[in-house]
Amino acid sequence: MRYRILIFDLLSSTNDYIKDLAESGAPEGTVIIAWEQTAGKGRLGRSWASPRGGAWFSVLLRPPILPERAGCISILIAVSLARAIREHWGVPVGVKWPNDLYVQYAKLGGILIELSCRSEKIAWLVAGIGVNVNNELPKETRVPATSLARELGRAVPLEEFFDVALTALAHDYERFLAEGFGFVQARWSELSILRPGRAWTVCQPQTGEAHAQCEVLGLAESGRLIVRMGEKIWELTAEEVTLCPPQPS
Ligand code: BT5
Repeated sequence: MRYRILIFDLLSSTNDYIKDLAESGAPEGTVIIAWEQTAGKGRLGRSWASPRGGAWFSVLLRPPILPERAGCISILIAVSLARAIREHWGVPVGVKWPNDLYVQYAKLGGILIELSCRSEKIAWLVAGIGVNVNNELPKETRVPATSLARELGRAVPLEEFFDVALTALAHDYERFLAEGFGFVQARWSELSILRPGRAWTVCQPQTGEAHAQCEVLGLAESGRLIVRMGEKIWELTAEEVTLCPPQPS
């Protein structure tokens, strides 16, 4: 994949900007970076704090996969970034299904996928990626936040961050197109913070209300999460549930 990178000082949201480009036919590999966002978006209408110093960017993809498998791309990106950050900076980043990067129980970054379909195919898919690098962290978040600089005890040049991240993403996206999702599933099992063999709380995504305990069994080919709840095996989609860390006993 060849990148075409456009850098802006200030945007409302890199996802909103790139969606217009996607509609007007911009090629796969278009990347929008903003040093600061005034209306950064999370999932489900949540907001994403995007002050200067962080990596806020969106990548335009046109994957030849069915729309119901779009969740695979979010997982592919999370796994790819976690691995690249581990290898390059030695920070023990894990992934939390479906779209989060964590260090221990603190959130380092997140991914917001938006897509448009035509004739049951994906016309465009925008992967919005936010990683706390050198920026000041927001105070009131659902889970504690961390940054790469905080973990390393020093600032990281953003150019270096983008070089590492975009190189890993291109490599893994091409491998996914050539080979399928198997290598991502294998890496996900190593990097997932939702370890099997312990209880996780299934929460309603909008309210955070807890409504069941589950055990995580693995990741399906569709990108759904396979869990055991009581005696039954379920496949969860990110729209339906969020998994919360175990409640302190
Ligand atoms: C996400 O949402 O984790 C996806 C974030 C994607 C942001 C990127 S930045 C570039 C692109 N352009 C955009 O406009 N968005 C994308 P979600 O899982 O819904 O998490 C949002 C929640 O995380 C918020 O409700 C806060 O509690 C918390 N939060 C907000 N800003 C944060 C930050 N900088 N670091 C850690 N947590 C944060």
